Amino acid sequence: MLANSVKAASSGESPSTYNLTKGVTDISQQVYDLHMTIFYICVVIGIVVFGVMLYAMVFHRKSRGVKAANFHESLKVEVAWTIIPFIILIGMAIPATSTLLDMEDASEADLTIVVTGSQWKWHYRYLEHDVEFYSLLSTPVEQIQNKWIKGDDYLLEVDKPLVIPTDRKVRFLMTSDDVIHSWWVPDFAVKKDANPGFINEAWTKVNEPGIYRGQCAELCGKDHGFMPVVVTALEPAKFDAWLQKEIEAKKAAAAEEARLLAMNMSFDSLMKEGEKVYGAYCAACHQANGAGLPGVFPGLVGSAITTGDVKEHIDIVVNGKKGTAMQAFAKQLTLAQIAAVVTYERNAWGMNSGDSVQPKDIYQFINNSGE
Ligand SMILES: [Cu+2]
Repeated sequence: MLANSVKAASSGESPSTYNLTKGVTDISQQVYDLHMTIFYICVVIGIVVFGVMLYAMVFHRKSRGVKAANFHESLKVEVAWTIIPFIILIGMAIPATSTLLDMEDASEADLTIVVTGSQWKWHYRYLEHDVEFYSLLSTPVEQIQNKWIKGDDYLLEVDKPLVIPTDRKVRFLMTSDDVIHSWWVPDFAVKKDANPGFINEAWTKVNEPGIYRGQCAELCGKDHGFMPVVVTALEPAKFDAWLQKEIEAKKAAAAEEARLLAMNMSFDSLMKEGEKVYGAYCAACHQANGAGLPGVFPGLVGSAITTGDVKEHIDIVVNGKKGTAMQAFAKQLTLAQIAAVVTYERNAWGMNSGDSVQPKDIYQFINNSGE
């Protein structure tokens, strides 16, 4: 389990990387104990069954002249091999059921977070607060392409981790924008499918502050391995301060957006921002050099969209293209980010059209098309 071996390596402990993690919540400890209990029961059953078999084969073999016993329709034997497994199964089911019931009981949470999977990133929304953001893979492409040495958290790092408080019950509502994903953090013993059109519940109460890493655990397409989960657990007071800062940052961003609407961004700043947005949101499909993947994702260099009518270009970025993997980015990106990425796509890779698209153009487009 990659996530554990990474964590163990950084904390100096050396728990076996072959076993389940004990994790950092009461539930994960319960799950671990359950796993060990059942493992030991299986070991005992294995030893008894193979022991009896070996004993029978060695001491009752034909060459010793032993005659086969006949206990057909023996009531005693039949009752024994019905009752004994039944008792073992009940013995396993009682603790397992009680843990499962605890895991499913997301009631009386202190905080609710809507977790939305999409190809190929996670979106987090703090339901009771005006805070939401996307969490994207931050491993540099150069590491993925084997040009740079891979970091310790290779493919398990994001630009903006989910932040939760310790010692408080956090409820997760899982859903998806497109296909089935699964939000998995081994240290919390939380692994829950995120299904489009459904909401699944899970919860956690983390005992120790720290950074916990996980992955999407449901094969969800080309970049399934590139949508990690990173959760930072902060002490409650620190968490409250973080949340307050996020709320203020959001207000500041709205003010900045209003300011940008009233002015023109310079071509250089559009291109710089555009390159950043392109790398984070577009390059996974259209590739960093804009060439796309032939037959799968269209190339952008010299394409009808990037060289044609600006309005159509804005339209496809804002609204996406139905029936394809092209998502609608209106809600994922700010007006300035959309303006920048459209500008970038029309001028990068030697196209130099000179077109520059401003945040207010995007604002007008969205509001005139009745969105
Ligand atoms: Cu996924």
